[in-house]
Amino acid sequence: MFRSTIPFNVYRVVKRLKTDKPVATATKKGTKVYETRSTEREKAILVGVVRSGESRLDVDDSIRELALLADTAGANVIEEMVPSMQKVSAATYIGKGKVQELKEIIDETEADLLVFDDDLSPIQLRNLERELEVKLLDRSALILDIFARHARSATAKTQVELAQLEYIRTRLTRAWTHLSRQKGGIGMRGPGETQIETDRRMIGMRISTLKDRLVKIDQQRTTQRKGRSDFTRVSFVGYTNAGKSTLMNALADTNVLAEDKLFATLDATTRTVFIAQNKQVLLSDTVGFIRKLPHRLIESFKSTLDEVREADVLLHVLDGSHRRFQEQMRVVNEMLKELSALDKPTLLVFNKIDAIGDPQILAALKDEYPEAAFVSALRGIGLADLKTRVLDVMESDFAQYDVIMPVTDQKAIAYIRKVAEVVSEEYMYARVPYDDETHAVVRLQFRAAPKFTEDIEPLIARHRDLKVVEEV
Ligand SMILES: Nc1nc2c(ncn2[C@@H]2O[C@H](COP(=O)(O)OP(=O)(O)OP(=O)(O)O)[C@@H](O)[C@H]2O)c(=O)[nH]1
Ligand SMILES: [Mg+2]
Repeated sequence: MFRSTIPFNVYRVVKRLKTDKPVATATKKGTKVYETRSTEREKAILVGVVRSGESRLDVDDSIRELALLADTAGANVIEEMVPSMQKVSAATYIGKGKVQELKEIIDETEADLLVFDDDLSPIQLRNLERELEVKLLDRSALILDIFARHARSATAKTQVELAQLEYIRTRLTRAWTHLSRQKGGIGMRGPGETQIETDRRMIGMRISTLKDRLVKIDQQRTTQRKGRSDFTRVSFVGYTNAGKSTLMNALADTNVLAEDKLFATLDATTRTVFIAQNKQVLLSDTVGFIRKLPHRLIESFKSTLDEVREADVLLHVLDGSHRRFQEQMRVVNEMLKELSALDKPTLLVFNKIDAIGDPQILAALKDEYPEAAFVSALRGIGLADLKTRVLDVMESDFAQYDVIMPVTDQKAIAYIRKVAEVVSEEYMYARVPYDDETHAVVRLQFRAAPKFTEDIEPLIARHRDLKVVEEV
């Protein structure tokens, strides 16, 4: 049904979603072994452009990352073409001469697939497809493809399918409206146009079914989260491949898939973890970020990303051994801004310090980021210090209390003991002015996270008038 009007590259992603089996086949100690279907790997050529004013170094980094994405999606990169251009061509992205050159390379190498580092317009896609007669994917389609391959849970699958259909819908509309107009008029309403309408309607219907499903998932999750709101919620954030899942496995007793692939994790996993002797938190591992992440993916992953939005504390995990960790940090911060989570208490965690060859570089990093934690999730280095720092960040915005409660108000005292950190507890007597009755009270000094203020205030307000007395 889709084939008639949807360009092949987008048709492929929908088809894969329905037919592809999970790629991972076995789990062993937190590592899933991927099938190496070497005979099936497609040969890919990467294409990017250095525009005037852009540095080749930056574009090269982006292309390296694209190569990693292509590899994760199951392609072998056999060629790269990254010409410098004043500006990209509206019709074919790269210039005419380069298109010709590409055609020759494709013929020579029998490449199966072209991957473009930027998102192509529907016109560019169509022109290039016609000219080169080979499958084309842009960065967004490739990322969507990987998400589709890695989606395991019903939630992740629904979220990915929604993002893919939204992607296709924009391609469909923009690519074909001008054709509809040309074809319009009496006697000109051909089957093509009807087909487009049918496809569009079908996609629209499917999108609303998926959206309904996500609303239900969202409601379930909200209920689940309510049940555990007494714990401080700590969530990992970070660039894909920074080592979030490895760190999760090192800190909690989990078996989250950690792999040298991009977007290994698509679902949120949450566990309780002791970060001090009597202090448990809820720790969540979730999907990683990347530059130029398709916006509709962020939107459809709303319920997964709620883990980040609703966290009390964020652990921003960085690959400290990556040449461009600062650029990755910037991308993650941009994403956090979009999620309105940039001003949450955040601890920077430099991971993979075992892979930083030069001790001077590590020392310089520690100098530059004195507040950050430095760890190796893989080797279990620095985990105790990390926990201490998490606790510090958690408590940095705690409110301090010094209150008197009648010992008979067991319910309130029990609640405070449960959610707050009691620093001292002393038994004594107190009276309300103008009342002769003496009450046995407890003086509680405690600290509590801001999110409990609303619940604690009314409990203590009731006993404000109590004044300690020296003698009974
Ligand atoms: N050398 C070294 N490698 C590490 C360390 N921590 C993680 N890795 C490796 O980095 C790769 C990615 O790790 P993951 O834990 O899957 O990364 P992630 O941040 O969860 O990635 P996504 O889920 O894909 O976003 C794996 O190959 C890990 O073995 C570390 O401390 N040192
Ligand atoms: Mg992960």
